[in-house]
Formats: sequence, structure tokens, C-alpha cells
Amino acid sequence: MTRPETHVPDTLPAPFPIHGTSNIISGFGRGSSELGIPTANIPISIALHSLPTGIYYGWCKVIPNDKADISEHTRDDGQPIMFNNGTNLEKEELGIFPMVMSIGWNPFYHNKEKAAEVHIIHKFGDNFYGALIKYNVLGYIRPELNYTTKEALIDDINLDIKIALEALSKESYIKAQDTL
Ligand code: RBF
Ligand code: MG
Repeated sequence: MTRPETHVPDTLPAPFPIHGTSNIISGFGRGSSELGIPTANIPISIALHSLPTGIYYGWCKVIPNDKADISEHTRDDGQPIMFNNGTNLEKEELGIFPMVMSIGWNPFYHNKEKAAEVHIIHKFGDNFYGALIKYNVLGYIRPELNYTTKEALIDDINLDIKIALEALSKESYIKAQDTL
């Protein structure tokens, strides 16, 4: 399938906004290491599960979980990772940022389980496994696609980011920050 064109309406289309607060779980570790596009993996809520699989955009913020213990977890690829619960983030890193979200089976990687992943459009100084993420989903970009090369997937994700930033600069989408 070739990538369909994205239409961004001036006001939020139904069923958006969809709100959520979620913990961040560990994924395959492919986002940062293989694609250079880190994603926070989150459990699929009932609301996210009800959406068609595909790529979405919205706003999000990271909420450190100070009360949780710092603990070591083993990622799906066997790599041990420290859950710092977001306690290493700077104050400005706790603001509202644009995000793109992928919901589905990652056809390029043949995932066996449906996953939701958020790429926050901001460069963070440290990871924040174990933190909470509060988000709203405001619009749909495209279906999940398969690719012949990793580079083609990366190019499409970069186009998703561009589309998301353009959409989120519209007045009614900026206003939706208030609900976070
Ligand atoms: N994976 C796919 O297999 N096909 C896609 O079309 C696809 N689009 C994505 C778009 C965005 C904005 C993001 C953040 C991820 C996307 N992914 C897609 C998921 C990607 O494969 C995944 O983030 C990495 O494999 C890390 O788990
Ligand atoms: Mg990830």
C-alpha cells in the first residue's frame, strides 16, 4: 500500500480528543537504537484499542513517578534497563510537547502483539522509564505500512512528525493543550 494523503481538519474531528494517562513499559529497544526515533511504549487502553490501527498525533507530558522505587528491568531484547521513573528529567522537560503515536502491529517488524508507542517531539537529556505519560490524541495521520527498507520507514516517520507539527499549530489544536 502506498501512503495515503493526510487531511487535517481545522477543528478536531470525532472521536477526538481522546485522553489518557499511562505508565511507560519497556519495548524492544529498537526505537532509539535502530531507528534513532525513541518511543515510549504504553499499554493499550480500551480507548486506544477502539481506534483503527495507524499513526496519530497529539500533545503529551511526562510526569515523574517519585514514589516508585528505582529498579532494574529486563527489556524484550534481553538488555537490562534502569527504571529511573523520570526523576532525572530537568524542569523544562516536564512541559507539554507534541507527539506522534503509533498503534498496531508494526508490520515492518512483524510484532505478535498490538502495541501503542509515543514518540515525543523533543530531545530529552535522559530516558524516563517508569515515569507516567499524560496525553491527548487529536487526529489520525495514516495507516501502518510495511516497508522494504528501514530508511523508508524512518523517512515516513519524519513526514509524520512534520504533519503533526503543522496540524498542532492550528488554533483549535493548540487550545487542546489546556486539557492536559
Ligand atoms: N512501524 C511499522 O511497521 N510501520 C509503520 O508504518 C510505522 N509507523 C510509525 C510511525 C510513527 C510516528 C512511529 C513513532 C512509529 C512507527 N512504526 C511503524 C513503529 C516502529 O516500527 C517502532 O516504533 C519501532 O520498531 C520501535 O518499537
Ligand atoms: Mg519504544
